[in-house]
Amino acid sequence: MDSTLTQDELDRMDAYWRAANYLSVGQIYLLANPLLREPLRPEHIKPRLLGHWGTAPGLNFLYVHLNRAIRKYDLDMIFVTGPGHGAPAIVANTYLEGSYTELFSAITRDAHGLSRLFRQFSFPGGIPSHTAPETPGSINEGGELGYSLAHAYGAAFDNPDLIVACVIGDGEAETGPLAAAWHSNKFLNPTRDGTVLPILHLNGYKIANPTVLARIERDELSSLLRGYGYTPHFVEGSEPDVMHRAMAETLDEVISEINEIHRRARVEGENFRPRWPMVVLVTPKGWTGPKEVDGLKTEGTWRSHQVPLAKVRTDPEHLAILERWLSSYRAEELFDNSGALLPELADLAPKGERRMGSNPHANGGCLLKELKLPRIQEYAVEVSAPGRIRAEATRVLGAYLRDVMSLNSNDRNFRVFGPDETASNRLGALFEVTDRAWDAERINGDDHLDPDGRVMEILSEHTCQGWLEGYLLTGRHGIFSSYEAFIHIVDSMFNQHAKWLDVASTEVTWRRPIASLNYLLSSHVWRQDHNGFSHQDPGFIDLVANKKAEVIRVYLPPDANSLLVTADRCLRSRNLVNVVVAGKQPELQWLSLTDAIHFCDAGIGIWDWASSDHEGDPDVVMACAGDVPTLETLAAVSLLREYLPDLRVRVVNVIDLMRLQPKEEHPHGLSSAAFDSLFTTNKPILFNYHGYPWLIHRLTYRRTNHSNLHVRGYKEEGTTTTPFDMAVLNNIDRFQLVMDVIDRVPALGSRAALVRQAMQHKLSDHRQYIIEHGEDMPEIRDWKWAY
Ligand SMILES: Cc1ncc(C[n+]2csc(CCOP(=O)(O)OP(=O)(O)O)c2C)c(N)n1
Ligand SMILES: [Mg+2]
Repeated sequence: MDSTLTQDELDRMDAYWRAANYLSVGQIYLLANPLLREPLRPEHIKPRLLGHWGTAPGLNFLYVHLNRAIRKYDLDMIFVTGPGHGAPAIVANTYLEGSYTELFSAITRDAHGLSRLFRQFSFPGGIPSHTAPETPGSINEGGELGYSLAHAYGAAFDNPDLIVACVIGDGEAETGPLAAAWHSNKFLNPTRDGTVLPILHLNGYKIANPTVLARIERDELSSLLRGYGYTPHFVEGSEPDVMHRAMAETLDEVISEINEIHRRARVEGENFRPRWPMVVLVTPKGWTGPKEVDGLKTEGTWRSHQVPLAKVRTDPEHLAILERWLSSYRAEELFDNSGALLPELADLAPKGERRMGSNPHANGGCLLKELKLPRIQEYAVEVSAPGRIRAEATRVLGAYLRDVMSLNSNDRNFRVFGPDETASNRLGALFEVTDRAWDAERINGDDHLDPDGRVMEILSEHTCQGWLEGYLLTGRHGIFSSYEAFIHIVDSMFNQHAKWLDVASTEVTWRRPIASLNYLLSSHVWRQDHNGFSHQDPGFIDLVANKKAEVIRVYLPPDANSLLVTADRCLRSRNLVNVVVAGKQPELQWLSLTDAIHFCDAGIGIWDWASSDHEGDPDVVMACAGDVPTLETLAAVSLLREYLPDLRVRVVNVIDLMRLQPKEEHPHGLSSAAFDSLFTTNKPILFNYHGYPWLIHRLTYRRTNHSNLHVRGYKEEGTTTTPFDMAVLNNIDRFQLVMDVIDRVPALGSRAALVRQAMQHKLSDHRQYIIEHGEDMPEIRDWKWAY
């Protein structure tokens, strides 16, 4: 293979790289005079200098070399920028290749457009300083470091012809999520999946420190990367010509290794775990930038991380250095009179959708195919009367997901993700039609491991989340099931994805809608029978509720049929994060499928069969959200019927938590009139809630009857105890609820003193019983709705 660059090719690539570097510096510094056609003056400089230079030259270098490889081998490639703070580089390159102007027509490919391109960067009303939804070709925000590699693998799954070039900052590589994601190569199938080309950008520094990987011996680094299962190729130096040749030769080698892996797997049908190639690019940080500023070494140190010259407007020496720096790229040799890139340089970029800024995989909604969904009727639990039979909600869902998996098996666009808990969360029916993805060694006795599996299990919630995000952002569908308490591990990743969806769906008109990110949180707080306190935390919902109402939904289906309906709706939705909390234990079933559809459509409603306020004037409203709180509420209601038959009780169940918010605050919010009609304007409301009580107050604080709202929920009381005792410890149990009603309905008062006392005795019986027998009293265990 001819892998050597001709001198002409090298010169043009170097010129293209200089152009990208020039545009990167221009974006950070210049407000006017974009082509330096007059001497640089302070008024040409932005008043606030915001941006990151240090990583940009390396990113630009990689982009021009990957462009060459794309053209030479006709590659379908996208670019994931781990150091997303290097946005000036990606913006520069997508501008040079023409993608940028096609999406933002005001940023023309001439001096005028250049001026706007520079001005808008990190400027009020302009674009952010990181790669973001606004950045063409990006699927990785890159502001919060650590997720690039998991995103890259998510994009590569089920995209056999795609190569995802993933630049990883050497600082970024110190994060937990990135460190775990190296292992993704044990889950990538060389036949069915695409390729991830990790490129570790070893520029030696972070913001203020050296990086760990740059300060271990090369040998040690190489062994580490080999230990992760990669074949590293080092490209190291600072002399541009030498580096261009080395990089071009390395990429030729890398592509030939990838082709060889594909040939062995796809043509020879060989079963093996490839040692995929990767690149380690070792360059000075801020390469080609000022060598020294104020007597301090700058190029090749952390000082070039952001803005190496901070006082350009006020310090003539800084201004002079900037002018020399910009001039060193020789813009007059790169752009014509009109300010357009010279045609012989523009020719170096790939064409059409081969340009990394225009590749449709990075605007996944363009490629999104509807999921084929089975009829939920096939899976519904027969509920002829409420509260009589038991079922495991997530097991019922498992059968449905199994069929979602098989219906879409030809399209290969649906996967289930989870940290080792698919079976534990009772979604095991999936294994009737697929396996767990696993490319590493398999031995006799392994359970459903296969290189072709579509259930993605790795004990890293970060990696699961990153994979799923990458998968969704490239136009596919999926669901992430996790223990409720441990989903907090990805709080921050959720934040970033929600922000992405918010911006992508409201401000970036060219981004097409993608499938929603669906969380199924099971093994929830109330049923941690063998794990106890460490596994009890329903707070993820609180975090989710912080995000823009337009992009988040929270569902608490109380039983199997309502879970089925909810899951079906979530899989059909777009551009949302859906959080679904559902139990996996055998629990009483309340809703027939028809009822479930009605209540899921409404999101909130009066359970008339449980209510006794048929004249429409309740003494108390008993509200509930979540399977266990719903059970305790209904058990309390049946005690009230027995002990206080005249009391008019209204039962309101909430499946869609955001219904509680005012309609001005959330698209699912109820109007004041609708809320008041359900909850009354003046009667006591006892709200039994799945999670931390204050969230219900937060969502309803503007409602008319808020002052009569009393919320029970999880208050950090817990241990390894019986299921009912968990309710008791947190005061959400039926006996406490009855006492709450007595305490809050004025008409009851001393009339109900004996009932109140009876409830206290029940609680005391409960305590005695569980200490003696180690399980709940039969009247609790076997309780059913009897009306
Ligand atoms: C999770 C996270 N922690 C901290 C930061 C703040 N931060 C921004 S850039 C940076 C240094 C990044 O260094 P590196 O990954 O080596 O990138 P490069 O040298 O290419 O700029 C840090 C710590 C961040 N963006 N994300
Ligand atoms: Mg670095």
